[in-house]
Amino acid sequence: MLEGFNTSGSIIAEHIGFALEMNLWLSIVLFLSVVGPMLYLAWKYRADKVKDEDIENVTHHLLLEITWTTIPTIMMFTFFYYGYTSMVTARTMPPANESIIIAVEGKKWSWNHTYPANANGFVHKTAELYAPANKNVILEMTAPLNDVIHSYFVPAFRMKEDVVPGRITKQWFNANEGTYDIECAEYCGTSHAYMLSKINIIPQADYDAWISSQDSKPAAFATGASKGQELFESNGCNGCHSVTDDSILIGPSLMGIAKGKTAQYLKDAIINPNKDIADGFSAMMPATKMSDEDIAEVYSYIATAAVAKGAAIIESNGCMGCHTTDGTPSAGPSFKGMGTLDAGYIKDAILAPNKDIAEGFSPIMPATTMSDDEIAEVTKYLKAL
Ligand SMILES: [Cu+2]
Repeated sequence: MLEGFNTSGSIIAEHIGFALEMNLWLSIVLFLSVVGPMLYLAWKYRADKVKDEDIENVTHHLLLEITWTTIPTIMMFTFFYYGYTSMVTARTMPPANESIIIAVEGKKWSWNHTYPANANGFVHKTAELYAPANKNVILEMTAPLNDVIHSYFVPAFRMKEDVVPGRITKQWFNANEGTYDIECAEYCGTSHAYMLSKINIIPQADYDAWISSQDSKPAAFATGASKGQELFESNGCNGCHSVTDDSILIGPSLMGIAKGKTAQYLKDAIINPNKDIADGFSAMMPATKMSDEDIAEVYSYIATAAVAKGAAIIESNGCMGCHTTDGTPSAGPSFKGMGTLDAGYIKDAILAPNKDIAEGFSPIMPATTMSDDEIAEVTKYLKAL
């Protein structure tokens, strides 16, 4: 972690870095100018070298007193000057008409960024922040009323500010191209330490192209993930829910939800999450605003996420050349219904296919090399058919 930390990623980081270095070196000079003479004099006038009667009673020394008052005072005001000016830089928002204003919402436990509407009125929302290089960006930050206090911290920018329910706080940056970490710096509950995201500073042209499109991410960051998966991730659902296996994170696993629950149930769960709470879970899920179309995308993503890996493995190994998933036999039998076979049988059928051959099929299936993990994914997929 701490991506981009050791750089002058932003204007504020440069100012604060300079103030820090100035304080460090002036502190070293001040320390040595006090402790150095003290040690030297303690040694020079040690008890066995100096007789009491040789010691003069000096009442004052004007030049020395002026010197040791003036020089440290100037140094201390130097501290103050750079401390004050770097604070003013960090706390003075640039003019709004020369800046991009991005709304930030911090909720348990994810960050959401909402951008100004583009020319067609489309509003982008992302989990990771995207902004153009060398351009002022103002963050207007808040948290939902029923949430807790978070703190938006970008270590590489030396930038940190509380995000408070019902209040808008602001901070700004003007940064160089690169990827930088966002952390939550206010303890906000169970998954506080995982309330992480990233700031991606990209060329202005890439940013403009993305903002004028309806793409969920700038071209360089596109993953080929489905819309449902992107919504699931950009709304931070993956911070608390697994969809690819049945492990319980903060919230219950959503794997297989499509089998037992309707799309309407999922919609209620997103918009009014604390209406029905499964045993063993407390009412902690934040409500999320989502359109009906988006909920349908998320539903179909959840419905297929657990077996998407298995489906991809089957696809890439060419199994679909001879097998179908809809029950009709092709060169080989259909996969449909094979989910009732035990896992050991499926493994044998992949690695040593001609050991047991169903009636009516000749030993023509080639053996396929697959890891145990891959076989497990394929098995999961077959069971879901
Ligand atoms: Cu937090």
